[in-house]
Amino acid sequence: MDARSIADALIVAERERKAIAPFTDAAPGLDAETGYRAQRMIVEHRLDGGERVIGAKLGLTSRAKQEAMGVHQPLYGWLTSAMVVPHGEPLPLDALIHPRVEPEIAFLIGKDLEPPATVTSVLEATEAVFAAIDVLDSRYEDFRFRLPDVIADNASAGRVVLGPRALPPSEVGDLRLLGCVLRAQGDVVATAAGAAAMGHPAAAVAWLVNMLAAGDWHLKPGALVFSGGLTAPVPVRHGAVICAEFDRLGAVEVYG
Ligand code: OOG
Ligand code: MG
Repeated sequence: MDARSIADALIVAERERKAIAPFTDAAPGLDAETGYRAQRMIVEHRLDGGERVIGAKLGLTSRAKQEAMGVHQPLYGWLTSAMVVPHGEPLPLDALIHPRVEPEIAFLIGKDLEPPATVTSVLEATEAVFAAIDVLDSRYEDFRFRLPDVIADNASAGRVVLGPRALPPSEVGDLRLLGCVLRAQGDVVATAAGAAAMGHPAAAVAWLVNMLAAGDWHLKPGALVFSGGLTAPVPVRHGAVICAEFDRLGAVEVYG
């Protein structure tokens, strides 16, 4: 199974809003490297359509996410300009297959980050952090996939929403202890702290920088990085109101 045919099938699935079976069903030997090649082709297809890369996202950086998805290794994908939903606007549910949302801490990178990156170097290079919501939309039926499948599908990237408050990390305090309460229709559905993401959300960003070191796409100053879902994801239906409230960073909401 080659990267080109995987990429093409995922591009069609997204365009037609029709989920497909994961490729590893028929090709259990598919590897992560082929997944990343397919991912790159999908992102290049978006760039050919006029979008820009605005940053990257980490996936499966928390135990809650790994257990929810049954995949126990982290991965990354790319964020593009068309994925951004301004805070307060409803999600474009008609353009998505079966969206789910999860609370994340997003980093705005202000300086070049050289590998090997560390928590310290990431914090030093970070201009601001935000409360954020990642809107996932797997192109696979029932969000059922193995690692190479979800890598190819650009880490289920759908849309992203940034909260209204940007703070330098020094004003937030210890990101590991940053509390988060996730509500759906007002009810608390999950709680977490920043340490859920690889022990420290900046460690997740460092992991990404070090993974990218071998390739030719790097994070540039101005890049946004979503450090990974802190809780299990929550489905969004028409009329849903989902709010992720963070200590210090405030609340970010999405509307179905
Ligand atoms: C894969 C994408 C993972 C995260 O933060 O864990 C991700 C998925 O759960 O569909 O964005
Ligand atoms: Mg996520």
